[in-house]
Amino acid sequence: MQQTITTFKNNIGGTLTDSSVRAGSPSPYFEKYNPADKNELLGKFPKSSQKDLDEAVKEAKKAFEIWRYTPAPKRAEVLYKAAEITRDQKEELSKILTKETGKPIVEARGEIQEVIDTYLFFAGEGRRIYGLTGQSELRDKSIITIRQPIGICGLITAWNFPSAVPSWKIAPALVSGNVVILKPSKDAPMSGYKLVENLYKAGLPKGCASILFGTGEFGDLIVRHPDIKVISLTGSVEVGKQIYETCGKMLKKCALELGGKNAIIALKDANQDLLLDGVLWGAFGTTGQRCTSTSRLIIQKSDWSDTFIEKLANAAKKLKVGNGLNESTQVGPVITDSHRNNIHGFVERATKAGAKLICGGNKLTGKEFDNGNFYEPTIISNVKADMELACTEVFGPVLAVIPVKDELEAIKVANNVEYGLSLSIYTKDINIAMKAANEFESGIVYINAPTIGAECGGAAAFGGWKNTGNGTREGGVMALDTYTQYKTVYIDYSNKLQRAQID
Ligand code: UN1
Repeated sequence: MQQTITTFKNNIGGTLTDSSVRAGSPSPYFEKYNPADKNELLGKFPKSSQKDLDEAVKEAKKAFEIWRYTPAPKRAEVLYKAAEITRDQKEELSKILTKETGKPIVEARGEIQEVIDTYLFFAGEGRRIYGLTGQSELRDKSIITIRQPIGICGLITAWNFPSAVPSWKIAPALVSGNVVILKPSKDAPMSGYKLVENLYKAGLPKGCASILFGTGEFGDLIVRHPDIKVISLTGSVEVGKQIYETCGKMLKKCALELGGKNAIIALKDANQDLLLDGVLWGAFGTTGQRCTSTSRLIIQKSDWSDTFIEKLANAAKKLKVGNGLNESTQVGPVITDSHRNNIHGFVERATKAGAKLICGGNKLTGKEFDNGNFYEPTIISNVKADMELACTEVFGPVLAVIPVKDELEAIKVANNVEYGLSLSIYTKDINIAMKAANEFESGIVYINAPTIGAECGGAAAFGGWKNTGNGTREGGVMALDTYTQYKTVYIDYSNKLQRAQID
């Protein structure tokens, strides 16, 4: 049967626009397939050009002059409405999300809920966006520091959370009076398309948001555009470093959310049932493709640690791998075949280096698996703290088990990586838990819960230490720091000549 192929257009400021065909380019489109079924072509998307970007910037500039003067509570009304529309479309949007990322439908619903929560949270901020009032050294003088928008924000996002992560950037940017240009990952372009479409349905004025499709090359054009004043990236450390360098040269504000090598520490007094559930969900939820995924289990050697690994392996083998659209699927495919090859490479090198494969370690084949990028949930034990698998981000369903003798060694090993996103400890001892929370070199800490599941649609700041980012935060009021600039206003009502100091 012939498939009808949808050819997507860029949405430039609320108008669907054909990409200008680049001279000499063999194909002005890229194709996106369902990772669970490579026979299903989800759509063709334009490879945008400088000309397309210039067009979006032109529209954004015009819109900024109106949007920045729209009162923030009015701007917030668009987000309230967008939350409502998203809620009404929750099932449809979740299905799109599952089709383009492969994630199980229950997780997709959770991600769409996060979009709703994020919109609601930042809509609430529309009535705050607080500044500071300070005390002057002089009589009859006031000092107020206010936040003002910056301008056009370039948002470059990853494929693993193609709805929630763009919403983390769009909502604080818009509510504080900026305008946005979004470039979603080429591996998950559809969710962002719906996000922007729904913002316009919610009443966003023309020009305030655009979505332009493209590959990394196009992302670079966004970063280099002199009229785009803020860049917010969710992506890899490698890309983050390049972007930071360019932004540095241009003195451009830049927010980076990069990789992770997150760990759960399991101490010998841990509640084993909670731990089992937490490790399974943390390591294999979203097929291990979260920047927060648990990729290390640092386990204190005890009289139950070996049997626990066996139990964990048995539970991992029972996880239902398959097409995420089936309600019973627990683990979906990985995003692309080449990503699956990378994951497999990590497993092969770890076992060659002397670590022990406990379960998984194979690409899944046969029946429905032949058409998708499926990989077995994999556990590798006896991993030494300095091995590649203990230090490097895999971004797949692979858990490295690192045995340690006590909590001090556990904390040291947990911190022994270049990343610092999410660390967790399972213990009943409040003193040790608090000591770990204090010592962990990470932006997020969990006690008796896995490393995933941050509530970015709430008041919680999200972001990492070390090579996970550059100190900026998404989620919570801290996100406003990326999208606002401070202005300090002095008001002297003394009507007298007065000086702060005699020089
Ligand atoms: C990501 O993988 O980029 O904390 C974000 C979590 C999710 C967000 C993950 N709420 O696991």
